[in-house]
Amino acid sequence: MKRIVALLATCATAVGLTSLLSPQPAAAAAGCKVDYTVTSQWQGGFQAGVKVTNLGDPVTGWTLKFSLPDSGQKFVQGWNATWSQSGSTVSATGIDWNRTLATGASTDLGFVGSFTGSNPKPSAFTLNGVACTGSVEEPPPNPDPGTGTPVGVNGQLHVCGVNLCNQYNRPIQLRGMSTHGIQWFSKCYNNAALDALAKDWKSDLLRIAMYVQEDGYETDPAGFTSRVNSLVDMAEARGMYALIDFHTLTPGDPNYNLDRAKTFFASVAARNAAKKNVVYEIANEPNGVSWTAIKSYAEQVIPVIRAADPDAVIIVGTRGWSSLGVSDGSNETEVVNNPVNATNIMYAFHFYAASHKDNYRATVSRAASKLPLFVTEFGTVSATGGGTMDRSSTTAWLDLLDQLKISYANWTYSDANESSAAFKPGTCDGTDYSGSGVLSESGALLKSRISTADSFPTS
Ligand code: IDC
Repeated sequence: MKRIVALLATCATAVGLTSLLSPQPAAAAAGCKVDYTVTSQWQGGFQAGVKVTNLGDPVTGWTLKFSLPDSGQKFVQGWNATWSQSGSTVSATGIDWNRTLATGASTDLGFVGSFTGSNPKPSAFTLNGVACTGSVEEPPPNPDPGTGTPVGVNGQLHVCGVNLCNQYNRPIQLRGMSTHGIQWFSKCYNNAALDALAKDWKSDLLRIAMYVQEDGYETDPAGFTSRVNSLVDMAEARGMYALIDFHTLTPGDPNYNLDRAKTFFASVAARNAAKKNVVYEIANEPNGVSWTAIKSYAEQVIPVIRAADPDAVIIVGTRGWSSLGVSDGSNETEVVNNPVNATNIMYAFHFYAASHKDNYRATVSRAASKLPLFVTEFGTVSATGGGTMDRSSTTAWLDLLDQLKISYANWTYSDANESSAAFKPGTCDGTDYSGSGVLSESGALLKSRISTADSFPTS
């Protein structure tokens, strides 16, 4: 009994003493420091690191808040905390393993954000409501759009009126090269060759010609699908657009391959939906078949692509080896009067300069004001892919396409033993794709046309 009384007395004394020294319960000392750095930045997006240091008493449970001042700046995704955004305020709350911060302890958070215009600095950092000191690093300036890659500058493409438009809704022309059949020339599509295409040729696009017959897709659907996907990635890594060409040729009726097309496009569209650099070409060169049959094929394949990748541009082949019907004695009116029932699509036009001249150019000139056209394949030579290069017809064609802002891909970026190939035979057995010595006459002409500066509009 005595002991209990004594204990109570001690407690009373202690309580009395404490209340004498500070009449209220002690408020925890608070303080924080934040170091904000932009660790990487790209067209319209950035990744930031936020180091939070507790300068006050130990805390268990904390929330960091800061303000993204620009209305065009948005939080996208963060890590090492539970993140949210409300209005312009972003909140990050500590999670299991970092919710307790001893005095002087730090934790590293990070997030990805998007912005329009230039990337501003966030401000007003607080930890549990107390303002933080620290440093907020100035984000880097935007890369000069003139020096960015084609995909970096133009972003996701779409069709606007009769044009191909970029992310600023402005018409652009893409100039690039087509592979040869990837079943035969895959040795030409290695890192060194694609580096040369992107850097030396300054090509905007790579068309990936995946034959369906002739030892192509039908012989190994999974293998060809994966080869196409890896070429899409290789183009993306270099900022080039990738045109996925379902290279039907013989038989000429694309409906012969309808089931294969549905299977193939369902797969590549799902796999590549998030990418900005993919354009789908659903039938290379329909021939010996009516426009009505081609249109029916298109209206069955397009929804399969749209279901997986709703915003990509899709290109439809036309009658007479994609001549808008001209090589079959018809013309563009069959398409103008009976267009494919779908949006965000373009129509393919192909020519071989030594075989297809004034009347074909007249057709393109007329049709270009009514139909969105994309020259997904052309040659500087005859329609066989061989013979003498026709420099004057090629120049007339390319001048016309430049003037009309019609995009094009040249047949072929390969070392095939035929005059349409850009490289001399044997080039792909070596390592040099950049020198002028490896170019054919056609390759030299195309490289000189394609490598001139693009002037993509950015506003
Ligand atoms: C040609 C190739 C040639 C190959 C032939 C058959 O250059 O090496 O043997 O195909 O597959 C097209 C076709 C394209 C042709 C090209 C030249 O889309 O596949 O490539 N051409 O004939 N349309 C018009 C011409």
